[in-house]
Amino acid sequence: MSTPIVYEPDRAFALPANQRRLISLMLYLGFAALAVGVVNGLAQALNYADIDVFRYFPGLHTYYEGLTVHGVFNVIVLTFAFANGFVSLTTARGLNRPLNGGLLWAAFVTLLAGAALAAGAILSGHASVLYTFYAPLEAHWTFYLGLTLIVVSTWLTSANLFLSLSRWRREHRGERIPLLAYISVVTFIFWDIASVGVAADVVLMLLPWSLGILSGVDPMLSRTLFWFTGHPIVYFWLLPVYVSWYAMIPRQVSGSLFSDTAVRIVFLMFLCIIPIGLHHQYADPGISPGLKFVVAGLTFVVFLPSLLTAFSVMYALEIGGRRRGGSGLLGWIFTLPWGEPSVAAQILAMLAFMLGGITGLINASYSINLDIHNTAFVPGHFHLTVGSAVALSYMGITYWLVPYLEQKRLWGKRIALAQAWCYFVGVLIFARGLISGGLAGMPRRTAISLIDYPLPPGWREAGILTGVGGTLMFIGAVLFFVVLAMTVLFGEPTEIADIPFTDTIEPPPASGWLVNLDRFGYWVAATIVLCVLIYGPIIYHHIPPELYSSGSTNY
Ligand code: HAS
Repeated sequence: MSTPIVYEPDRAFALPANQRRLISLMLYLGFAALAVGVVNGLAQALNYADIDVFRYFPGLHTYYEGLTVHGVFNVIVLTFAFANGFVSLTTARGLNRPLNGGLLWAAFVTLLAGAALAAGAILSGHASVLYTFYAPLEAHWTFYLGLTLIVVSTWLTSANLFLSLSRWRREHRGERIPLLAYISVVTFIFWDIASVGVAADVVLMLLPWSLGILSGVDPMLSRTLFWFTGHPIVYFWLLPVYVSWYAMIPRQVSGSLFSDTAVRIVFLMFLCIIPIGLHHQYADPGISPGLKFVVAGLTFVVFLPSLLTAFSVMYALEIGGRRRGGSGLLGWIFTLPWGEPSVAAQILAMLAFMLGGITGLINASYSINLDIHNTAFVPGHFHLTVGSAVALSYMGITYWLVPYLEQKRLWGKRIALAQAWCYFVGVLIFARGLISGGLAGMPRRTAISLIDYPLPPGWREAGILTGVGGTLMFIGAVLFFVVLAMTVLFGEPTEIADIPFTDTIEPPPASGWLVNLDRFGYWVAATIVLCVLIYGPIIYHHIPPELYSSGSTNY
């Protein structure tokens, strides 16, 4: 395959040193959260294996405190910090211009303050409400304020990206937005719309309630607003990874992306299909079966952009593998640079995500969902998605990103490789345990190690697999932190001028209908219309008198 890579290495780019430092701090904050989160993850895995975690984790006040730490630290603090830092960098690089230093700084300080407040509330035992923190569970007001600040930090990041884009547009009238910047900015437009639900839930209901300003809240409304964001939040975790899979991995394996337009359409599909959080509420009352049916259909539609991603990225990998001498039907797989930890970790993450996608389809199917909802099957699904596609890709990206930010060589390449494989094998065993446990009726979010009746058939074997897999994942995470710390502290200084990224085989068309893909106003308007059509009737139904009830709480 002799297709040229459309890549211009002469576009000199240097992010100012202070901006590079702020991005590193953002990432290290996320990794500090991950470190605390994975310790509690081990506790969760051992709990499924019927090992009394409280004996071995003396700092843990309750099972739910541990689970809240695990969820909030891993899927809120880590992911938001990573998105803020990494996507800021990719936008700057894509537009070939530095960011606004003040906004970058403000985003970091807000994130830090928010994370500290939320952590303080959880670790002091005042917020055991899990990462899905909707009513009727109530936490200390500092928890909600902390989360508010964390979300505000993402909005500040958005403001920064939009500012850069508008300045770039002024200087490049009539030009298509470079692909790397395009997918980075759409990730944040997507999140800004998606976060409206949880912002309303926290600011209008949960925060005033926890401060005693409201005497009660409507739990169904709180839950529905939460899930408005709770579905698309999973793609806010994933889309920074897609930025890497589309724009960086092809270059890292010497491949190319075949279609610029296909990538833009994939990101716009995620944007337009935001309002399908009701698939988390199939089992809830108060939502019409007709609406659930429509949302089930749209959930199958949101499967498509990931399916397109699977084919596009696999083709880019194949081009790379063949350029590197691979031949035959599958020979290209073996000539991919499996010895590079950054690449190996991300390809393993993709492989795990295939299983994550299949389990997602099972969840999405209304009648099967009624069987697996609230069972261990669901954490089985999401450890194959956020727990591997996302977490393992973040680790893989870190293996080039931290050397670039610190201008140091990666320490311990072999350990980093072992780390990726250990985590990957661990997550497969772990998820297999949870999935089979869930099919045998094992509930999620339950302190199995504390129950005092004989375990039902299938639970013990499932729990052992979960415990073994979770332990391997934990070892993989520890190895990651060893490589990270050693690179930052003792890495050999070197000069890394640029980040690895590529454009596509064909540049985007400069005229015709497809230029409308860059006119975000149309797509935002379409998204808002769909949101109003799906959520308007439900929200309308729940507005006063339910929202501000008087007297005691109304559940
Ligand atoms: Fe999900 C529940 C449906 C994707 C996360 N999901 C959850 C929860 C989480 C979560 C955290 O419909 C639990 C929330 C809670 O606490 O209650 N999910 C889906 C569907 C998809 C999906 C249809 N989920 C994700 C992603 C997540 C995530 C992504 C995190 C990042 N999910 C559901 C439903 C529920 C749910 C229901 C509610 C369950 C319940 O009842 O509670 C789809 O978007 C998945 C599409 C994925 C694919 C796979 C594409 C594969 C790719 C890799 C290709 C490989 C290559 C490598 C290129 C179509 C892109 C080749 C290499 C070689 C060497 C050959």
